Amino acid sequence: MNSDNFTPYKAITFSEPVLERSTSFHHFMDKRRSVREFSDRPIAKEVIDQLILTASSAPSGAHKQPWTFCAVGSPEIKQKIREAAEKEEYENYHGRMSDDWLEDLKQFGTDWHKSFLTTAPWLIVVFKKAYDLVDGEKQKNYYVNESVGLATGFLLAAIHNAGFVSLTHTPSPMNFLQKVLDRPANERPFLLIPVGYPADDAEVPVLERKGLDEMAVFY
Ligand code: IYR
Repeated sequence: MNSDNFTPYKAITFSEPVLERSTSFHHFMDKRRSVREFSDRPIAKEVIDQLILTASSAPSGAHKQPWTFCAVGSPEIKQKIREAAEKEEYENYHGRMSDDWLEDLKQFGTDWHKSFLTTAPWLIVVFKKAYDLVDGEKQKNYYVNESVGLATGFLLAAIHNAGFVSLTHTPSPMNFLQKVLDRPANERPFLLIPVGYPADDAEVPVLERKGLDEMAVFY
């Protein structure tokens, strides 16, 4: 490339054989689980900063980074979020979700109670930005769902790497988050992620992950 905007890519090398490194990373990531029972043990804001910076290192359409991460540590705001989420979830579990859906969820033991929203020390609310506002002008973003999904994946990996647990929570509808957090019109809630240490007696459902032959095709 012959451009002032480009700089040489510094390749990363490891002394460990690539198969060993890839296998141990797989085993590490395979230990990540969605957890619904959190401890109230605090986590320093400086640590949350690093998790969010990792998330924001994800690739995005035209490098627009079309996301905002709202990290909520305030007990009052967490309480407001819990009340609004439980109100919606009560309706979901009492008529808005199909019988098939409720049946599919049985193995996870979920219901409309969302105590993790006040127990976890932090809630990270991920917002997607369909467009940016630059000097009052709308500037379109590209591949917004793909980009924000990737950043959220990076965030979950960073949370796991720190020894914390998280839950990808999707209260529905979630537009109340825009109001409670006073976000501008170009930001839409994408996911609500409680972050913390697991409760001492936390349990997770027994589940198996698909094997390679069920989800990969080689040509
Ligand atoms: N949002 C609801 C229901 C729910 C839906 C799916 I798909 C899940 O994987 C888990 C829960 C709730 O949070 O309880």
